[in-house]
Amino acid sequence: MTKPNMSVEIAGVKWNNPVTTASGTFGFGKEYAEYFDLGELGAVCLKSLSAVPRLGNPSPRIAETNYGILNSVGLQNPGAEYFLENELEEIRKYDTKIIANICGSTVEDYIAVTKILQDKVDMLELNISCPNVKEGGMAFGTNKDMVYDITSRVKEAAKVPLIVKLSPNVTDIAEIAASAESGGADALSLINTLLGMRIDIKTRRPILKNNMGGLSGPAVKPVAVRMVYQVRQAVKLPIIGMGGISTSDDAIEFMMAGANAVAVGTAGFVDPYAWVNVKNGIEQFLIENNISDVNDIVGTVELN
Ligand code: RRO
Repeated sequence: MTKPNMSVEIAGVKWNNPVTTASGTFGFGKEYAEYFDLGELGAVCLKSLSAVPRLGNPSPRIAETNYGILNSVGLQNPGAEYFLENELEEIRKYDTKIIANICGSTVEDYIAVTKILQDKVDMLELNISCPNVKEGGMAFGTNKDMVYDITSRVKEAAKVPLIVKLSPNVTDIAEIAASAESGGADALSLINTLLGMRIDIKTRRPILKNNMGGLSGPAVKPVAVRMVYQVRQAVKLPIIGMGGISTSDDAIEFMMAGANAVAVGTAGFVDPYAWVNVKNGIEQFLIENNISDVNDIVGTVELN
């Protein structure tokens, strides 16, 4: 069989393949360029950026869990202007699409960072799902009216396609997804991390200085697959699925649930080649199953 088609189109942007990075697990990319050609990935999604630099939360801000990690990084980043001046040129050398994840404490902050970054990157990912900042962050993503409001206001300011990243810390993800769609989102990504907590039984104190943090890694995968499936039933938008993907089999599960593309995150901390291995494994699966186009597996799950 000739090589299958691996390219996908997400909100009019052509990716060479359906694999990207989960924001916050890949920095601004250059640390990983020594391991592989970033052009191997359909897109790179970068650590969340705000209009002004942020120091993040006090340490410890990472705690290991069974089959996952909790983080309370707290949006540490050097600010969007620093990124444009010092980081962007390096990643632009690669044949991959660049997604900037944006965050803030108020709607005005989100609009400010959108105005700084837009048209310098290929897509924007609106982060209304960070569990670790006191104001903004997850608060925006857990109320359907706020999701509609922030999506429509950022969309008005954005000159490139807008992906809205959803929080799993909600009762009805389909309702939130529908609000983002009505607000003008061009695509959705899900899931961000699940709010969690660990306690040191000797000190009786939470391990994270921030007390709580976001859970990611293989432990969250079934929750994420279920949510991608529910969102696929609720909206027409392209979906970037993520949450505990470590292998190509995991990625294919997400695509069968309805994801048009997938992001690998926490698995990259275990193996820096995880992103490329997932991409190659998807291609191998297509060859072995005589499927000529990766888009043909999207949403093909058949319920019992
Ligand atoms: O920086 C963080 O603490 C963080 C962010 Br912005 C996010 O969206 N999700 C997460 O688990 N951590």
